[in-house]
Amino acid sequence: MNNEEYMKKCINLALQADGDTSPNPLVGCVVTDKFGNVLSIGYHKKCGQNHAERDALLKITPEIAKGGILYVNLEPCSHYGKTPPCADLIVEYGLSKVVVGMRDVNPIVAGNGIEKLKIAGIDVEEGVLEDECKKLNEVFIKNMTKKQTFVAIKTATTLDGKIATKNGSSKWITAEKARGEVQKIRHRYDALLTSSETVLADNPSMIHKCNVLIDRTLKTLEKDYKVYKNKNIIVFYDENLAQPIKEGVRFIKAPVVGGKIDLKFVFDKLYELGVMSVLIEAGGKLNGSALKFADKIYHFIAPKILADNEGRSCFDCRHVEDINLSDMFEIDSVERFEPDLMLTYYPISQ
Ligand code: AOF
Ligand code: ZN
Repeated sequence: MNNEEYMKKCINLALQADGDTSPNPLVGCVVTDKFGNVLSIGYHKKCGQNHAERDALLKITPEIAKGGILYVNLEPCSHYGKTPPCADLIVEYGLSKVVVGMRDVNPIVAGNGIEKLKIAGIDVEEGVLEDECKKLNEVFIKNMTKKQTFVAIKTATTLDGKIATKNGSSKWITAEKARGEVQKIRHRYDALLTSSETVLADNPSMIHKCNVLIDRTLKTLEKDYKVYKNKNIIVFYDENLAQPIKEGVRFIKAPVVGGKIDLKFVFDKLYELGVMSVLIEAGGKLNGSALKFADKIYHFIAPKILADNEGRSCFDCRHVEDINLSDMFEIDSVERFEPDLMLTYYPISQ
């Protein structure tokens, strides 16, 4: 196996905890002897628990590890956090080489871990599968570098970009396999976010770690919608209304701009509350307004055509006269969930 293959193994190990480590990164680690025989593997399972390097090293002794190579997708840490520095443990274990996927963007580490290893005489190779490693930790990178929550949108449309008919008929556009994938995607995000329109139209259960609702006029309080059966629910509403009371629900006053709740305020507030990533599942209006904040879009496409101009579109918030004024994206992947497709795309910063 070569460096890239060991790094791929680290990424796959890290992914075993996908959705469970927030606010921490996804990290996997492989330790080999100098001939490339795997001695131990590990990964970071949950915030507060051992880092990947410690998880792997504590399964073997320094005698076994001595002279070996450690592969890890993120630079080993140099700080005393919830656990002591991994760089120190690597030095103690007498490894001869460390292969790193990407430098840590956490300012308290940022190169210090690599420096510690080099000072101890360990050979460090950086940047192996760096792009994949950065993609793996796109949420962590946004959180650390921008101090903002990572915003993703999931939508499911017909081939002609419709999410429902004019009267709101939308069940179901995609088939079972695509809907199974949606469950997996949801698990990766700290919170799900939707609008009062979607609650009123579809009454989704939204069973998740944290559920966020944008309901400017508090229309969803008029009936017993399923979303309110959840434990952790946050509702953003017009700051000019009186504070409602409903057991187990957190109501947050938000400014209204142009008749809509200010999404910048919502995302900033969510970050403040420790929500590191949010997946928006809503209609065209909220999706459209959220587009300028979106870091990533998951777009399922069913092989169907509605062919009705009045059908509802997946992004719908403005009138544009010139095609050159379209927002631009880069398609990252195309996957099949038969009979449907899933495109994953990222905005191109302009
Ligand atoms: C992880 N897991 O495997 C590695 C991390 O809160 P602490 O003390 O666990 O420290 C978290 C920081 O440690 C994190 O922001 C990142 O900079 C660094 N590396 N973190 O959770 C790991 N290697
Ligand atoms: Zn560490």
